[in-house]
Order: sequence, then structure tokens, then C-alpha cells
Amino acid sequence: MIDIGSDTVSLFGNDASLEEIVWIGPQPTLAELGARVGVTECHPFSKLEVMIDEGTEIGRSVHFLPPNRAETILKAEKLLKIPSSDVEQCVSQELIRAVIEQRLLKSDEEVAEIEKALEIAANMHILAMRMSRPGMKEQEVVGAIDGLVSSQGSELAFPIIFSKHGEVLHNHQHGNVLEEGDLVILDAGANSLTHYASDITRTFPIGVPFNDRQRQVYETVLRAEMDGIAAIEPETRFEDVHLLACKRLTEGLQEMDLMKGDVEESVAAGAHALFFPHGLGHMMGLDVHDMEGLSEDLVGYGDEAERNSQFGRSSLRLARALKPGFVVTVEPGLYFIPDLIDQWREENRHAEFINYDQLEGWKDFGGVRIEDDVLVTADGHRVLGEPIPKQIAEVEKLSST
Ligand SMILES: [Mn+2]
Repeated sequence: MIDIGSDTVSLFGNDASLEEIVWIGPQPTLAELGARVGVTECHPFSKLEVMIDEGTEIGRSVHFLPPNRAETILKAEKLLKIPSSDVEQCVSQELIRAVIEQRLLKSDEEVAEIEKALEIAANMHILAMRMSRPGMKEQEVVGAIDGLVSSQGSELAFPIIFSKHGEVLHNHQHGNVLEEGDLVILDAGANSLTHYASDITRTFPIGVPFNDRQRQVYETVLRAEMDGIAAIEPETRFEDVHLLACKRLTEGLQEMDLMKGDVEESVAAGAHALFFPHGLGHMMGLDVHDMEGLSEDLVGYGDEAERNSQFGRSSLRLARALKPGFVVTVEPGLYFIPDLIDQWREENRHAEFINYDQLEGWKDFGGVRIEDDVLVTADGHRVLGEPIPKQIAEVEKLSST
């Protein structure tokens, strides 16, 4: 509890009982835990309700953040004496905004933690590229990556996405057998020991070098990613970085004869969203989609931007102007989603920009995504962590030798 009136910070909790110590071993006391983070006022949990009552009796307001667990909602019901169904409506908009303002800007210490998380992520991706072989099940690779993270005393930042069906954006099924020439997407990251996240995506072929089509799509996505990263600097709106990446993707699709027409008009109409239906990136920090539990719109748009309702752009999690200290992901992709292609073709949607006849032969391609984590600096940006192979020659060297 942060008491603004008396400028005190208190920690509430109960020390482990002897019965608990029998099962889980000696535990640090609440006072010891408090001392680690500079909190000296430590009280039993029951005192929290008493102190809230004392405050509300003299007309002081209680600000709290959205509780994201059912049991926390039930605790809030008891502590604040409001029905559980009203708890979410009573959260403090002022406190939410204050926390977002603070956490948007990462300190040097926080960036160092993110880079520790990235060191683990690099090892996860290199291991996957090295070990994936024709005949293996996707699950074997997922298990090995998971084990690597666990062996470092760390945890996954989010459930691993590893699939030869990369066109399924959040594919958490790992039942396929890898075959020579398959293209797989690995979207995976770990947490540092203080729970700062990393979030990296790589795409690589199984057992052999990229084929011509895979190479063309890959190079297009890589160009969009690197040009997007190059555009990151203070005051640039992330929505504009997203649109720049959409242009690069459209240009590449035109080179492949899958799209046509004026690139600017095509991007403005949202025709590329057939191949790139998600946003270019999101904030990253203590959460992989940082603070979105507080409000995705307040984090990514704030008061300065409004979410566009167009298919594809509506999924953009971050639009606002960048500031030094932001850590964002840049993650363009190209996907061939058979159901979406069929539906758009049936509607003749954006037919002036899409070569539907050509596209028929691409429905089994899958997808490509490449993602890095980027710090906005005073004079531009810095890609965080040691570089993780993403140039075609580097990826092939790891994955097919
Ligand atoms: Mn991401």
C-alpha cells in the first residue's frame, strides 16, 4: 500500500507457519522480504482491511489496478466492500495512467535485464535451428527449448510458437512431423530472473537451403523488418513504422507477381493485410505485451492516437509516438492463409491490388515472420541483445549443416 497522505509504503502478508515450513522449508519473513525492496512497514495481511477502512472512514479514496485473477477480484470484494461484479468498473484510471507513464520508459537497469532475457532467447533459437531435422516431431524441438530455459532457472516469457504451419499466427500445436524443405516459424522468448521478457521470431528451412519461393518471401520480410527498425527514432509514430513495413511487404509481393497497382494506395486500402493481418509490434518489458493487462489502448495509443478499424490495422497494438526508453518489438510477417484467401477471392476484395489467379498455387506455403526487440534511444535506436542469425546465409549455415 502506497499512502500518499503520509508518504509511507507498507507490505502486507503472513509469515510461514510451522506447518507450512514442514512442507516447503524455511521461508524468509515478510520483514526480510520488505527489506530487500526498501519497505520497512510490514504488517499481517489482516491489517490491510483495517487500514483501508480507516482511510475510507475519513474520506480518502482507494486507488487500485485491474485485478487479473479471479481470486484477487474476490479479495478486492471483501477489502473494498463492493460486489465482485463491480470491481472491474471501480479500478483507478488515474493509477493505471500513472503506472503506464512510469513503465513505458525503461531505465538502464531494466534494459540490462531485458538483454539477459535475450541471451537466453538467442540460445533457444540457435538450438532450434541446429537440432531441427527431417523426421522429428515439432514437439521434440519445443521440449528441448523448454528444457534449455528451465535448466537456466528461467521460465518462458509466453508459450512457444513453433510450427511448419506458420500461417496460423498463434499456433501452439506441435504435433506435425518435420519434413525436408518445410519452413518453420519459431516465436519464443524467456524471462530474466527478475521477470523481464524477451520476444524473438526466426524462420528457417528444415534440412536443406531455402527454395526460391521461400527465399523471395523471406527476403521481403527481412527487408521490411530491417527498414522498420531503421525508421525507429524519438517522435516517430510507431503506426508510421508499421505502414512503412507494409509498403516494403507490398513491394516484395508485387515482385512475386502476387500483388499489383500503386503501392501507397494499396497500403492505404489495406490490401496487404491478406498476407500481413497483424500489427508490426508492441511494447515489451515486465510483460511480453507490456502492461496490456492495464489497457492495450492506453499503453499503445494513449490520448494521442486512435485505433484504425481496418482489417489488419485494427490489430496494431502500438501506434503512439516513440520516446527514448521505449522497448518495442518489430515483427513483420507474410502468411498464406487458405481460408482467408478463399474468402477474399470470393468477395473479389481488393481485386485491383491482388493477383488471385497467381495466389492459388501458394496456398500451401505457410508463413514467414522475423522479430527483434528494439530500444528507442535519444538519437535513434539500438537492437537489443547479441545479434541472432537472420541473414539467409547465417540461418542456412545453422539449420542445414
Ligand atoms: Mn512479439
